[in-house]
Amino acid sequence: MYTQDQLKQQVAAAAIDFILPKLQADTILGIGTGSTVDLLIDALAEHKDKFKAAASSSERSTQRLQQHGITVLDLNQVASMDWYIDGADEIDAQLNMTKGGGGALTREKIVASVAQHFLCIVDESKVVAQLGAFPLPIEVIPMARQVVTRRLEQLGGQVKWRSGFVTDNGNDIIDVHGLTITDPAQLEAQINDIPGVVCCGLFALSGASVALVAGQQGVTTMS
Ligand code: ABF
Repeated sequence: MYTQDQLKQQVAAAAIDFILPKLQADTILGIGTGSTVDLLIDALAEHKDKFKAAASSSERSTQRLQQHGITVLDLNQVASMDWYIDGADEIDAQLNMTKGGGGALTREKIVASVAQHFLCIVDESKVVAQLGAFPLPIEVIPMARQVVTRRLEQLGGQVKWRSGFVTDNGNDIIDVHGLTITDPAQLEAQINDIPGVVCCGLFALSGASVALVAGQQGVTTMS
């Protein structure tokens, strides 16, 4: 029986196998955030001469990439990328995701938006029939925390402020429990529209292109 950490290691290795044939001297890779991505970054280090640079979704990943000698570009220097690779907190069969457990959702969504394709890397515990058991993270402007909270309560959620946590962008995170997410793209659009919301942790309007899922029987692909 593999542990969750071993499965994360396996999916990180599978992501390397997936991406290696696609790397070229001028490739810029979009890199997400989280413990699975940390393992990916470590595995990527030995291939750093096969691509040009990375665009990163957090200070945490930037630091780790740079420690391995991988160049990290400011996103303003990057016009396009083929692939963005990141983990998720939940993913469904349509490749809609909930992200933001680590609080990096806004930069993740921005960097992902520059890439043509999103490769999601997860262990099998993240695959769900319907999103919503994992509390939905939302980054908010601090002064709007209460007004956004009231709007989300009207949508049926119970809202908890991630007290003491400040995002890389200087904002707050609230986690919404108990939402019934039957139409993730519609809910994402609805939450995006609330003044004060910086970013909604649903990635459904633009979901993953491919997911690699590590389970006890090996790594499978969803697309
Ligand atoms: C990021 O890292 C997030 O959007 C998500 O919250 C998390 C996945 O976590 P881990 O890889 O640590 O399980 O991708």
